[in-house]
Amino acid sequence: MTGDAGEGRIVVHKYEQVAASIRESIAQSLSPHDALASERELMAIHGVSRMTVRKAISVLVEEGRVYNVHGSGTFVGSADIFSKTPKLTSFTEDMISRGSTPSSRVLELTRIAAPDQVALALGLAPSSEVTKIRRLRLADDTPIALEEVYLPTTVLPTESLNLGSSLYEQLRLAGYEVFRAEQEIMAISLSAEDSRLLDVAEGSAALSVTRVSSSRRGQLIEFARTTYRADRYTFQLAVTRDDK
Ligand code: 16G
Repeated sequence: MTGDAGEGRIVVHKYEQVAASIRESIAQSLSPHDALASERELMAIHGVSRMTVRKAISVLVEEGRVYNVHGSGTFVGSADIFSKTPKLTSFTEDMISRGSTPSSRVLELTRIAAPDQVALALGLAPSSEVTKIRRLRLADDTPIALEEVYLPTTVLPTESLNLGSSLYEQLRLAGYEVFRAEQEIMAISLSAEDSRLLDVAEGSAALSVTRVSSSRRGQLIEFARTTYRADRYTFQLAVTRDDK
C-alpha cells in the first residue's frame, strides 16, 4: 500500500496503480485473448509483491477486462464475452455492468401445476400453482441466454408480472429480494430450437445454470434454468482451501 493518508490527500493504493498501468497497456498494445505478462513479470516490472499483482488482476477481472485460465495465465477479455463473477445478480444487472442494454423476448407465460422437480426444489406441495416464464434475453439486440423461470403464484401473481423489465426488481419491490441462490452449472449442446433462438449453429455448446433462489429470510422464491451461449458467457469462481 502506498500513498499518504494525510489530510486532504488522496490515497492511491499500489494495486490500483498496477491495475491502471495494465489497463493502459491493454488499450495500447493488446488484443482480446492476448496473454498478459506473467505474475512474476508483473512483479518485476512494477516492483511489487505477488499479492499486489493478484489484487490488481482481480480488479481487472471484476471489470471484465481480463480473465484467468487456470494453469495458463491471464488473458485480455473480449467485449463480446461477459465474464460473470460469483456475485448474485440478475441478467439486467449483468448486462448494465458491462455497458450493454438488456432486453427480453417473452416466449411463454403460463400458470401451471408445478412440475415435480420444481415443487421439490421450492418446498411446495405437489401440483401447487406456479408461474412459468420463458424468455430470450438479449444484450444490445444480440441473443445471450434463454431463461425458464418458475415462481410460486403466492410470491407474485401471474397477472402482475411485467416481463419487459427486470424480474428481480419486481420481486424486490414486492418484498422478495433475491438474496441467495444455490446453483448448478452444466455444459450442454443446444437443441435445434434453442440454437435458432440463440442465433448459433445447431448443436452449439451452452452453459446451463440451474438456480434455486431464496430471500434473506430463507424463503424459497425462484427455480430457474438459464442457458447461456458458451461463446458469450464465462463464469469466474474463487475457491479457497478449508482451514484444517
Ligand atoms: C438471471 C438469473 C435468473 C433470473 C434472471 C432475472 C442466473 C443463472 N439466472 O438470468 O435466475 O430469473 O437473471 O433477470 O443468473 P432480470 O431481473 O433481468 O429479469
